[in-house]
Amino acid sequence: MALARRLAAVVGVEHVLTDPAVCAGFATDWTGRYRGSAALVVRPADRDQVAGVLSECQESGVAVVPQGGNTGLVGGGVPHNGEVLLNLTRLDSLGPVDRAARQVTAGAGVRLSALRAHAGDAGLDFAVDIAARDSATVGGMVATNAGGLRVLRWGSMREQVAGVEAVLADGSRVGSLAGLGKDSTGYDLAGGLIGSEGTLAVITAVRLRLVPSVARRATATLAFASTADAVAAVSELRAVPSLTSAEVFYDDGLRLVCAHRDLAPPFPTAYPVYLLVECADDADPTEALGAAVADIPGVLDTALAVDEAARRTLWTHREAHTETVNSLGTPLKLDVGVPVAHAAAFEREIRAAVASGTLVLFGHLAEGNFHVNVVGADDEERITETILRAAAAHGGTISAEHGVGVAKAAWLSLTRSPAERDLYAAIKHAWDPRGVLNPGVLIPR
Ligand code: 2HG
Ligand code: ZN
Repeated sequence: MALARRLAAVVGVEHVLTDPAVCAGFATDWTGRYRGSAALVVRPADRDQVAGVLSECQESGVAVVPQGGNTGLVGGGVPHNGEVLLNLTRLDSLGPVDRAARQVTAGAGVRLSALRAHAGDAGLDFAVDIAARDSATVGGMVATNAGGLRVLRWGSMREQVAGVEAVLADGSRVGSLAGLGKDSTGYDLAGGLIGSEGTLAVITAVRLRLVPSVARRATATLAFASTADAVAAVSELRAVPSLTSAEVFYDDGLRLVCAHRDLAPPFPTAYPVYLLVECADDADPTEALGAAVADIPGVLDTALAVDEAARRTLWTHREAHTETVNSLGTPLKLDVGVPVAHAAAFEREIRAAVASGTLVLFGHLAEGNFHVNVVGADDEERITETILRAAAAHGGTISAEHGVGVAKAAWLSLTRSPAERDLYAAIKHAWDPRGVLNPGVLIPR
């Protein structure tokens, strides 16, 4: 293949993979729902090589799908129609921690866990944490505006980005990693790439803000009779300044997780709703959390982690939901969000919408963000439409933190007006006039 030879001249022949069996691994997403095909996989080592790859592809008229750790859940990082798969995991350099600015520069392919360990060596931390931390890369996390487990305290990826460096489809370089604390010179080009899902440019490095590392944690799972009671508890708990996480899950999901992971549940008795809460501070926050919990009327039971092993178990009850669901079959996944005051009503509507299959529901309650997982449904289209329409009717979102990908592209009109969708198309055309970057993602073909 002529393109393979030209790309080999850019990245080295060993970093152009053409074996169909090898390519198939890169062309399948983590859930197994999206199984596409790649013309080839190319693995550049740096920004110049990314630029060389992109200009060769644009010249050949071949579309390119950028990919990080391949942990995406909306089919936005796998090729669907024989595109070139641009794998960015070799761009994994981490700069020194800039203590004065409290920032660090990371290549797009740096894994979240490596970033957090690097920041930790300097007594700092990276604010965003997600269950896929050992595989997810920072480039993909910026490209999808990932959220995760600590948004209520520090915000999503958008709040952490101080600069982005990227390459356009024609190979031109844009962006800055200076990490300026102030810069009011017009359009925020870097900001435009956050959440752009590889459709505008290929992110090659990011400048990220860091937060102080907080050594002491208090973690507890609280039991409730209803989602409404758990929401009321979140609003009380927000008064505790060290509150970092408030994660919701339900008894049917917990039973499946405990069976899958061979774990004991947090309580000898089953309760309908669980809220995993964590506070983190320099001084032990256990007393502050305990005092707040004691004042919340809806709490039916409390399991407080007494040591790190117990804390890990409480977190596994929540974090192992995704792998447990996958062990049951290929799930339908919806990542929906509503204003938190609507969360209890929305939860009822979600349950009513799922008439077939096994529903496993969990999420980030402080943001009204539910992960709807359904395995074995015979009416996935109807479930999708009903739940996404319900989210929109509550003034919510059809994608809270996973992105739009190909999975939700057809539903964009539920939460973006015709004028907004025209702007999306115009922005796409301005950045990528020949439409070679991630076709079909975010903006329907
Ligand atoms: C989580 O919060 C992730 O654990 C994955 O966003 C959600 O598997 C899912 O649906
Ligand atoms: Zn999540």
